[in-house]
Amino acid sequence: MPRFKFSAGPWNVHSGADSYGPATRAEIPLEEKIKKFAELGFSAVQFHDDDAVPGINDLNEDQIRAEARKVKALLDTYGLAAEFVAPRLWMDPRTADGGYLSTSEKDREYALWRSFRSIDIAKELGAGMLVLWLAREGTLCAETKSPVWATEKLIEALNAMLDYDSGIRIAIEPKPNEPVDRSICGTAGHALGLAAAVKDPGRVGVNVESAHAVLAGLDPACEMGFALAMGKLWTVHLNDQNGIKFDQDKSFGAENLRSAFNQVKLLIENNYGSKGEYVGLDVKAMRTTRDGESYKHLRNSLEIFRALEEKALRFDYAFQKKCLENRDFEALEMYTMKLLMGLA
Ligand code: XLS
Ligand code: MG
Repeated sequence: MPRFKFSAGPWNVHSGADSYGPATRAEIPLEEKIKKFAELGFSAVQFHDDDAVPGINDLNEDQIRAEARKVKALLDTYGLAAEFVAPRLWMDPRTADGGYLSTSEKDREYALWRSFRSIDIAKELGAGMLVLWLAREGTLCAETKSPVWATEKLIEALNAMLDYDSGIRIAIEPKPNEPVDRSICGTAGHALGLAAAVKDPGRVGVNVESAHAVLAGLDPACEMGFALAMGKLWTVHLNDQNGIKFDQDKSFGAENLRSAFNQVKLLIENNYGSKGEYVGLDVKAMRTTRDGESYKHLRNSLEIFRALEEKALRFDYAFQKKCLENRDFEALEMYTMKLLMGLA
């Protein structure tokens, strides 16, 4: 019985467009992606609200639910679950200045409308969880918003979502910047601070993304470990990132194998997955990737994860103990490097 179940989102397979150039690959229909995810060994699909219900803004609540039911049928056909739904609050003109923290009250109402619809969709798909990547919740111009006001507004928005549905759980996905300059919720610690401040703290947790932790100048395993210690690591977005620059969403482990190893080791040591949590990927193919290889980065990420899982299971804890007794951290570091290099 494999220890972990994996999930991926349809946006992980994308056309290669970036801020500086158009698509380099053809769009792939949702059904084809779902079918392929099943073939690759994924157990669940992550959704944005409009991945599941395209054109969501132009539909009424009943129509949205009906569209979501069609996606549920699709998932059933291929034997996949839905892990979560995330409101995409960064594409619409009404979220130019953020969603929950927009300086316009009307726009904040729109953000909540999308969030409530996301909850409706999650229920139709059989997913009990929202993920909130707070893309534009922050500032481009620091003087536009008081961080105190913004933090209070975010708590209000979370409370409104918790009120809307008495069962829904919310995993906040922190990120320190991009597309905003200054995010209001940059780390797992911020997310858990918010979780502690809402009306039902038991229903707000964290989604730690490896790349986002690196962007915050932090170690992904430490971010995950902090959330685990609080019982709040409800999902992860594994990927990789070369330093503090634009968000790269590289294949897991492709940049820093030792850091990836420590993430896998941490998940194993803490029995991650035993409460049904998925190992989620949030990876993007390179722009140069050709159509025929649109899924290769997902396959590679899984392969690297599994290889590191095998290494982590062989980690010599008795040797670690000896190193700690002798305070010989050099030896422990070298042992770890040798393990990763296939020399131990
Ligand atoms: C972007 C985020 C995004 C979320 C889902 O940086 O990682 O893909 O995971 O909304
Ligand atoms: Mg993510």
